[in-house]
Amino acid sequence: MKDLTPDRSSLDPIEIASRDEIAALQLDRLKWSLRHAYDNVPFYRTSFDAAGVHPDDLEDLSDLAKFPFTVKTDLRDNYPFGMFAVPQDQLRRVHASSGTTGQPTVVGYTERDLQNWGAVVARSLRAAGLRPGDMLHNAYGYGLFTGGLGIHLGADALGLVTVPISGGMTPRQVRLITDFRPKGITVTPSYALSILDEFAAQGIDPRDSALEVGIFGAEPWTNAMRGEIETAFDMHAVDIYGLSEVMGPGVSMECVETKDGLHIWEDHFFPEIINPETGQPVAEGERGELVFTSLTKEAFPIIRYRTRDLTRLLPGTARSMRRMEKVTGRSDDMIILRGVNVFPTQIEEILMQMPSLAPHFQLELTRPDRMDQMRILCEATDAAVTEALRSQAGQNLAAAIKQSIGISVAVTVGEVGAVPRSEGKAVRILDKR
Ligand code: DLL
Repeated sequence: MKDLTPDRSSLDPIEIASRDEIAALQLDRLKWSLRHAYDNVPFYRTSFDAAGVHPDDLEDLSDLAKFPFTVKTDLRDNYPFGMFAVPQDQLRRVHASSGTTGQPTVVGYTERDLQNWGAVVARSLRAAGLRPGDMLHNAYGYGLFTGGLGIHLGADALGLVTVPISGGMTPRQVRLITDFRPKGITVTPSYALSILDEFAAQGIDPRDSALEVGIFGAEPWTNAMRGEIETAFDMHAVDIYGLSEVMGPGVSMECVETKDGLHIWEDHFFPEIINPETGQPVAEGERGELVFTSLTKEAFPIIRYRTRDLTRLLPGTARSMRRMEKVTGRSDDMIILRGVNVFPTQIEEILMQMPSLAPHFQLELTRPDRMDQMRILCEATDAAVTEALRSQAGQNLAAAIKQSIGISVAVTVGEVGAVPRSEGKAVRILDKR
């Protein structure tokens, strides 16, 4: 793999500024953001008043902990535009999150918001090793989802040549990667695996593509998966994180030269980690739920938003801005199986160590006789494999899970293609309880 470390002179000065400079900028911006939310969004005025706090109470960054949280249902209750802080004629764009459960969450952007979003995504793409003039195959979905258009905005800002292919039509994905020879690809890790399968189906070696870096996010993925993808494509695989409520992709990004967690673009997004049960901030470096406050957003300021994503904060390395550890899962995706907490990423990690099993999987939850049960649906790597060998591989997987997580699960190893493929975010859990 090529060394893609960006030139230090190409970075935004704030990326490598001193902590004092960053904190001073954050404090100024945080004061503005709290005031802007309080003055322009009735929801925030009511919630601050109810908690007995006022934007003037913030004198120091740590004072933020006095302010109330915002949760997903607050956004739903104010559907569609109740959380917006500017009139419609100042908006330039709206996006919405999928809304698999209930109403979609609608978010909005002013002209300046789009500029800032483009700037942080450009910064992220540069951190991945892309430079002006490079070609980017953007296979995140275009539309209301922030992935496709968000990456596109940053690619424009950085001066890349974007192939706006969006998700789906996998044979065509392979064709354009082969014919256009892009240097980078942006896609969900699960869809990257489908593209990988399609390379095999067409008899093309992905290592012969020109891809040097893949930028994966929008769903959890493990370092084991990173290894698999890096080897298969002979390219770097880096992690990009974000959520619509806070902006979209580009809230934090892993640097290609270190791959040691994601630097949060702290000049725009202020992170906290709280204990999800008590709501109290945890000690530095401890794991918990990630909470974000926007520092510059005009159309949709968001104050202490509980992401439900679990991670911890770490000091800066390749950049001065703090890192968040790879997100291992969302609290909503945590399965409690007979008292043991399990995340789909833990299953992924173990599955990836089994050469006879493909990295595609789903977890089916049922409750026969009021006892929770989990069945892992996965598939063989090799189409020629017999049923006996598949069943043996399933038993091996169950044994490895029992040993490392301590739970008993059933495993069904289907034929190649048995697990439904995603074209965007993978559906990992089928809850039939
Ligand atoms: O998924 C934004 C995005 C698009 C990020 C493209 C990266 C690349 P939402 O649809 O609102 O936005 O979903 C946000 O997805 O709260 C996490 O649970 C999960 N997620 C996003 N990035 C990662 C990641 C986009 N790198 C939700 N690792 C978030 C793990 C991620 N989970």
